[in-house]
Amino acid sequence: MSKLKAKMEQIIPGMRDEIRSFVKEYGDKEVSSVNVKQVYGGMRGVRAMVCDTSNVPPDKGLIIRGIPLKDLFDKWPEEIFWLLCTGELPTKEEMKDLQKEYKKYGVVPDYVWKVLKAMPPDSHPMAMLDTAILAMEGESKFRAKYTKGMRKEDYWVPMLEDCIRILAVLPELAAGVYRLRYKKGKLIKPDPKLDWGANYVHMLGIKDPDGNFAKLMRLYLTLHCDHEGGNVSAHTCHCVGSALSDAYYAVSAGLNGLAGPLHGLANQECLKWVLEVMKKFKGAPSKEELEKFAWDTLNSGKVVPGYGHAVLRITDPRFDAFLAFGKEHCADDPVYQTVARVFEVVPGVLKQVKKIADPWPNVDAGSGSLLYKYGLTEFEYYTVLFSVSRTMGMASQLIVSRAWGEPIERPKSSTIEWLKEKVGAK
Ligand code: NMX
Ligand code: MLT
Repeated sequence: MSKLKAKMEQIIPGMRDEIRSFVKEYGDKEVSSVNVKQVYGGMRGVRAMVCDTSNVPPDKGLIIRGIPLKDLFDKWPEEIFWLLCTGELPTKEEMKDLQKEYKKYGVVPDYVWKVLKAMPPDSHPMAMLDTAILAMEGESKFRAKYTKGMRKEDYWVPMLEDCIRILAVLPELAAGVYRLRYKKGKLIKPDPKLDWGANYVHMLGIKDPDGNFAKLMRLYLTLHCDHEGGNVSAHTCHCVGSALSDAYYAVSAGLNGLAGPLHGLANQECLKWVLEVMKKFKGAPSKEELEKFAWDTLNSGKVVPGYGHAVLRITDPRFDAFLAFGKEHCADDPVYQTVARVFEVVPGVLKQVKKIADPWPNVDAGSGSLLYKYGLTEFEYYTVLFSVSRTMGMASQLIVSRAWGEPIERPKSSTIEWLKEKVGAK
């Protein structure tokens, strides 16, 4: 048995008892109320779901299982997935065991490459990745066991197996999408000596002579892993999983949400914006030029990508981490310098727009400049990297939800007539 499965087996009974007795004793206590603005405003701030893998206080940013992100910058993504699932960082042996699992289950079946090659050559890399995951659905252990008959207490076991399988193949799948979509030549096989992040770099086929791209990749995969339960991708994955759709369906669905420009696709939009401004001003722009460009963007009805957030009200600590990495590794790079200058200028502009709740940079504002510097210049691909990481969060949330026996998600919607009557507007 894998060490992760053994660890989950230890903690799940306590988790179930805690939830059962908490709901029994406090089930009728109110924790949130909802006004009309929230009903029409994307449910912002409504607390009606549970997610213990991570939490995002607006004034602090991401906290994973009680540990602030800034204390996890040096952790490897394998450690982060263990932490998300179990609430503890793994020992060296436990991490090695997880890496062994990834190696054991990490071979992409040939039919997946056939499916991808049959797609239109200009397909978006996210459409390719999500299709590839869905194409593998026939492998689901969860679906097979459910179809045969499985006790509810056991749901988490095949869910864990499916999630490990998906995470194990994901770097190869994602790298394959890159090589096929951008005609980079033959697919590159995983190197069994490498860790999850370094293997991804290896399979992309981008030269990394000093190992700094692999370092960036590990950081990238760590920083994007999870962002509590209410963001579009996590929430979608969670909702689909609650119908007992298996992890292939649920993760692919979640990633379809990540592919939206207001969510994960903002990273490609952001670098595009930065390169446009550099093209317009023939190099790193001055602060005045940037300010004008930002206003022009707003006045044309577009958003400034990489800025603002539905929950955060500070500079995203994930952005801070990327900025610090850039300062250490590529302070002279003009694209990085432009990103740093955008950070000096854009919050001042957005603060002048009353309706914008958060003028600060989010995770997507900085990552692209670093990927660009290391030779990953096809920015339409960037959300695929985000996806590889975010699958850890979605997967851990699926496993935990099946472990405590969460029911199907089904909130009550209202018609405008009902709402009007409720608030006395009729
Ligand atoms: N540029 C221009 N307008 C903005 C921005 C921005 N960066 N941020 C918010 N607004 C607008 C927003 O479009 C809305 O306008 P309207 O009422 O006309 O529809 C208004 O300000 C109020 O929005 P907020 O309450 O501040 O933000 P909300 O919670 O609705 O949305 C985002 C959050 C992240 C969708 C929004 O800030 C945004 O569109 N940012 C740019 C895209 C982006 O960077 N997304 C990535 C988020 C992180 N991720 O990876 O998922
Ligand atoms: C995320 O990482 O999912 C984004 O910051 C969006 C969010 O949390 O709503």
